[in-house]
Amino acid sequence: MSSGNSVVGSCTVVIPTYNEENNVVNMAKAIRELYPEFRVMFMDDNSTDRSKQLIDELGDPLTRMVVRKPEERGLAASVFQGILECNTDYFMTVDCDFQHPLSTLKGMYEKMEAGADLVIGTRDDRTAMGFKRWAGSWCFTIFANAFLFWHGKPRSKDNMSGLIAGRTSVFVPVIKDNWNNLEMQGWKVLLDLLRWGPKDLKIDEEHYIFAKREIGESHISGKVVVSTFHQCGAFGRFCAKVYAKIKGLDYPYDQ
Ligand SMILES: Nc1nc2c(ncn2[C@@H]2O[C@H](COP(=O)(O)OP(=O)(O)OP(=O)(O)O)[C@@H](O)[C@H]2O)c(=O)[nH]1
Ligand SMILES: [Mg+2]
Repeated sequence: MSSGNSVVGSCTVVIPTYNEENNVVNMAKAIRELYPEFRVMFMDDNSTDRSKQLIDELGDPLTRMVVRKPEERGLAASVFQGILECNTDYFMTVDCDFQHPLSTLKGMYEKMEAGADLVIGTRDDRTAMGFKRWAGSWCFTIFANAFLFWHGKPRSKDNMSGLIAGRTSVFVPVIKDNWNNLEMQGWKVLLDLLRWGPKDLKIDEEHYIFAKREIGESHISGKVVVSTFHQCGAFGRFCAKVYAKIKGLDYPYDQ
């Protein structure tokens, strides 16, 4: 690690985006200022706003926006693609709305350098989500940990976290070998990496406080609940169907 906030090494920050024109430039500049050598890959699902144009105009050689095929749309799908294509020793996944404090990446990087395969950004305080989502997030954390335990896989205090760092050489084969098992339309990339990754992963955690989205629109909806249940085995799929029925949502999987 070099002095100050500057980090050397080979790391790509993978950022899923959809219509984040109010955040992408600030995000790219903030990462560049704190981490001059990190690559940034926005994985964009054909935003209808000016996101792509703004990133192109920025002209930062280490920052690019990948515009994905419309038929492959999905937040998790975009992150998995970013991991496969990043070509650096490590990847980190971060949301584009500053809910994940960028200062956390420094500690995550150091833990990767110290030998971790996976560093999980673990939320000490999720109250910024509001009570309903906070309670839902905790219930899902417990449900998903029971599922991981059942499969003899490593668990995490925050298996719903979207802030993670991983060793690319460990997770590229996991993604390739389990392509058809991954929840491409889902949001919980970490849960799939824990479920399909090796049992003996070296996992560390970096604590942070989840912030409120200040700018731009939230994309969360009941579909996230359906897809997260769907990731958790036969009982999870049953719960996903029941939830979709109660809420009158589409159940986008084969019956
Ligand atoms: N590639 C891609 N990215 C998406 C999609 N939907 C949301 N995102 C991005 O995924 C990240 C998380 O989405 P958010 O809307 O912030 O979801 P959230 O953090 O659970 O919800 P809030 O707390 O309300 O912000 C953001 O960077 C979004 O731009 C999608 O369909 N495809
Ligand atoms: Mg958000």
